[in-house]
Amino acid sequence: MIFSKVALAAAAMMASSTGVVAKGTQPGSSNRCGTPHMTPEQVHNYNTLASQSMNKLNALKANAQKTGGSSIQKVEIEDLQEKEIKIYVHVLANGTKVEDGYLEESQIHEQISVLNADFSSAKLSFRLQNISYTINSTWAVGDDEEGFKSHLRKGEYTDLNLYFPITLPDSLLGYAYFPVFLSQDQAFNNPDGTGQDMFTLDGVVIRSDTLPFGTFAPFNLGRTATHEIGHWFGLDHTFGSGGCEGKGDMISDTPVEASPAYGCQVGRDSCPNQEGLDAVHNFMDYSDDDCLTEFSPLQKAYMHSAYETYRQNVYGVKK
Ligand SMILES: [Ca+2]
Ligand SMILES: [Ca+2]
Ligand SMILES: [Zn+2]
Repeated sequence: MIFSKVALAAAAMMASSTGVVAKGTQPGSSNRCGTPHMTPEQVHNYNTLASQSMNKLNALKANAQKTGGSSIQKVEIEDLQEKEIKIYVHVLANGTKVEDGYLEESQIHEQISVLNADFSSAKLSFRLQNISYTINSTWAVGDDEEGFKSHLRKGEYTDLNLYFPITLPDSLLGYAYFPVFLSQDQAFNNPDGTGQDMFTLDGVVIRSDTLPFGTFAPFNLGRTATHEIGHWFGLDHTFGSGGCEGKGDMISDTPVEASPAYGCQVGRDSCPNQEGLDAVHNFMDYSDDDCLTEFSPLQKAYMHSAYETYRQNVYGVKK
C-alpha cells in the first residue's frame, strides 16, 4: 500500500481532530479511539484475509465434527501457533513526578499483565523489552507525533511500540495504525523520498491515565491498550462503518452493529433485522473497560493471519 501525503494528512487529521472515528461519542465523555478509518485498498486486503481465515476455521470445524473429537472452540485455538510479541514502552512525561506522567514501572508491568490476560485465549502474549522515559512538554500531551516516534521507535515491524503521553489532543483515549504491506510503503523503499514512513508511525499511543490504577474511570483498567493493540493486529471496530447495511468489520462471527456501544448495554440490538445482539463485550467495541471481556474466534484467527501476512513477512529489514 502506498500512502500519498494527502491521504496520510487526512488520516492524521482524522486521528487528531473531530474525525469520523470520534463521531457518536457521548456528550461529556472522551473519544474512545482515534485510529484512522481503513482506506478502500485496506478494506479489500483485509476482507480477503478475513475470508481466508474464515474458510480455514470452517474446514477445522467440519473436520472436528467429523472426527467427533475436541470441541470446536478448542480446535480453533489449537490450530493457532502461539506468538510472543516484544513490547517497547515509551513514557512521555512533563517531569519526574508521578503526577507529571512519570509512570511507576509497576503500573506498566500491570498493563502488560492485563494484555497477557486479555490476549491469552488468542494465543498471543507480550514480553516487555524496555521502558524509556522522556521529559518533553510537547510530547507529554501527545503533540508532534512524528517527532516522538522518529526519536523513540524501537525494534522491527513485528515489535510493538507503546507510547504513553499524559493526555492526547481532542480527548482521545488512544489510537493506532493498521498493519500495512511495508514493502510497498514509499518511505520504506526510498528513505529520501516523500511519503509517510509507516514503519516509524507504526505503534500504539495511549493516554497514561487509562492504564491499570490510572485515574480515568471508567476507562482505567488497561483495556484502551487491548483495544488499540487489536487495531495494531488488523482488527476493525465491531461496528465497522456504514451502519447495518455497511461492510461491518469483515469478521463474520461478530454481529453487524449500527454504531458504537457505550457503558455496558448488555442486550443491545442496534441492527434488529440482522442476526445477533451487539457484541458489547467485545474488545473492539467502545464499552467501558469492565464490560470488555472477549475477542471472537474469528477475530483471534484473523489477528494471527494479519500478523503473519503483514508483520512477519516484511521484505527487507528496516535500519
Ligand atoms: Ca461482523
Ligand atoms: Ca442484531
Ligand atoms: Zn478503535
